[in-house]
Amino acid sequence: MAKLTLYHAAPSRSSITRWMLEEVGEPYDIHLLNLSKGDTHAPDYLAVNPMGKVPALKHGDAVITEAAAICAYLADEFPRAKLNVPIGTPRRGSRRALISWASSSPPPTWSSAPRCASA
Ligand SMILES: N[C@@H](CCC(=O)N[C@@H](CS)C(=O)NCC(=O)O)C(=O)O
Repeated sequence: MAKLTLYHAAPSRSSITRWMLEEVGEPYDIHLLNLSKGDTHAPDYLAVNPMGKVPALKHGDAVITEAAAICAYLADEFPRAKLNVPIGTPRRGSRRALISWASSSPPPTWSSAPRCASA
């Protein structure tokens, strides 16, 4: 199986994708970045995600960015985890809405997270 690597900073939106990876249950590595030190703007990370943001997920040669897209990708890619709702099922829309909401609505406790709350 292709290797999974999550580019992660805590606290940040990448925690959402870390949670999703735990639910998927496949082995993965974490590449930890420090937002306060500007790690996401270092050239080696910009080569992974030119937007300079976490999360990013590497799966083999593929790089997926955006928390909601990563969650949807993982649900599609690892059907054994049963985290997806099949196409043609009405509640598929509300599942997608929940993923989008969780990915775009950081809780108030994140307001002190550098370069995160206003992103
Ligand atoms: N729309 C993106 C937003 C990603 C984002 O803003 N990430 C913040 C942390 S929560 C970040 O990496 N900030 C670093 C910076 O702007 O320097 C997503 O949902 O993944």
